[in-house]
Amino acid sequence: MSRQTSLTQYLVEQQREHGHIPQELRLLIEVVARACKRIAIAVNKGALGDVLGTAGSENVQGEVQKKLDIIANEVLIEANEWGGHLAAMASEEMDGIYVVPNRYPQGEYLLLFDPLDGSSNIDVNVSIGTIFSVLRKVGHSRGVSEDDFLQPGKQQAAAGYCVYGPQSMLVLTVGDGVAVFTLDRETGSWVLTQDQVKIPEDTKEFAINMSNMRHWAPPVKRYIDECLAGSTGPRGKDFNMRWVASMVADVHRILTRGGVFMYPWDQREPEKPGKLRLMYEANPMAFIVEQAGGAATNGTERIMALNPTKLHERVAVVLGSKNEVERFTAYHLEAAQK
Ligand code: P6P
Repeated sequence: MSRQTSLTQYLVEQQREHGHIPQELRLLIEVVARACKRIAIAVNKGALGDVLGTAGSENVQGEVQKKLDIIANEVLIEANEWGGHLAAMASEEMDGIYVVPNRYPQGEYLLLFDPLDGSSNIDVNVSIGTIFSVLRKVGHSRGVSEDDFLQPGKQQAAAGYCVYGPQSMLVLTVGDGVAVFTLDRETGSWVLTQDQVKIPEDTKEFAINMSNMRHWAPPVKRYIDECLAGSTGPRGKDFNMRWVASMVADVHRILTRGGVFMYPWDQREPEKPGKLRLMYEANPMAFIVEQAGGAATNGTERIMALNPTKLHERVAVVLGSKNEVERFTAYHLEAAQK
């Protein structure tokens, strides 16, 4: 049997060779990975585990919460609150931050997560996932507040996601490339199955919800029209389209074979810059994509350079194959100059 590298061994070797992963951060990542294993088990139970359907409540976004949204959130809170590595947590499913209770030691890290992204897909058995982002608490005051979380994505110490699909896979970056681990259900271990992932700079595959076409801004329409024109149009090549409506699944496909993912601003809710959340969706995914040689902007600016003003703020997102993101962004910048 070929020698397998576990998540623990990978993290220890990263620390030994690159010094990227202080002890506390290593503990944090291992605890989150263990929590994702528990979420994977709950997700895989489906109708057998009384985990499907809605919970009869709404989250801070005004979205109906699925039972699994709440289960996943609770698993991540319970797994992380006692370890002494965190000062506080923030979640798509919670209005305010969750400060580590006084009965536990507080650490220097802040953990943000979308506990179960794409939950509209749960009941139809389509891949969903957990997205997480790690920041350092700046300053050494004992207290922690929402303001401590409001840091640009380039400050992230680590980011990752777990996709619960045909395989459960954990994708992680600590700023030294992107590693992929597959859950070995027989041993319960996360096993390294890919390292130093690279997203091809060009692609023939785009991901966007086409039903919103009539609401898009002109640069988006221009970009998509050119893709649809295919080999007969200005791009000179045919494109394929995918849309899973689960960001984790779409991003994982792009990480695996290239592509460009777009959730742009549109006229349906013009006061909102986009649908996706900056702090615990766009930033962690942007970190991973950039570490894999891709790019991520909001149409005009690098996602990871944006300075957040609110914990749950939304953002427009285009990410993936570098040359396509640059083209999409160039169209927006051209339109802004008219
Ligand atoms: P739509 C899931 O609800 C999510 O936040 C992302 O995972 C996904 O990419 C997007 O929304 C899907 O949105 O409007 O196509 O249902």
